[in-house]
Amino acid sequence: MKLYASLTSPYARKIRIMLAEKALPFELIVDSPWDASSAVPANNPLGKVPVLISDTGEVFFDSPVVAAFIETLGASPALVPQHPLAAVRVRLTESLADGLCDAAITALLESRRAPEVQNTADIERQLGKVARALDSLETRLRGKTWFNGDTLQLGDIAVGIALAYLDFRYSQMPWRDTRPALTDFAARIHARQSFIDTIPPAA
Ligand SMILES: N[C@@H](CCC(=O)N[C@@H](CS)C(=O)NCC(=O)O)C(=O)O
Repeated sequence: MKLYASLTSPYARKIRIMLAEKALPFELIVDSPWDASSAVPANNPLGKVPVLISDTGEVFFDSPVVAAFIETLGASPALVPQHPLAAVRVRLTESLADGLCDAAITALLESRRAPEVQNTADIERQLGKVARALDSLETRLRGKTWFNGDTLQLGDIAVGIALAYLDFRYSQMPWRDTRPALTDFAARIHARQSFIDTIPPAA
């Protein structure tokens, strides 16, 4: 298996952590889709990472799809439950975490534009999504160890990465102040070897 990824992409990190938790071997191809010489658009018409190429040469992109493909390989531990409704609930947690990243990235890219062309209203709107997603995650987790079920699952990995992304790109954001369950969760999940081994390089 080959995985095209940038080292700072939270979506690619989700897949790298999944593969690490399952101890599945793969070749990591570090490639930034922002570079003109990137090989990513040739494999994913949308020009985004992660892109996974299976051992039979089949190409998968969009991290939830890549994650679904990895689950079909049957490697332990299962990170999505067999039961269809339980699986949808894990996917919902993943979707909320991925959406948090989508909004955080959109706001970051907008804030990097020249001040005179920045859409500050949209930055605020995107950061509102981030805050609401954090509040929802805090409520969903309260009183539990994991978001869904009794063991680590894909939703937990996705949330762990989303929180790490905020610490990476929004280090001044005091998201922990009002969210004790997420604070404790982040401390626990960020201590896993799979998270430590995929910490992005300094920006
Ligand atoms: N929904 C996609 C999002 C992937 C994504 O936006 N990746 C970013 C890196 S964090 C990217 O490749 N951006 C390049 C671009 O938008 O041109 C997924 O989950 O894989």
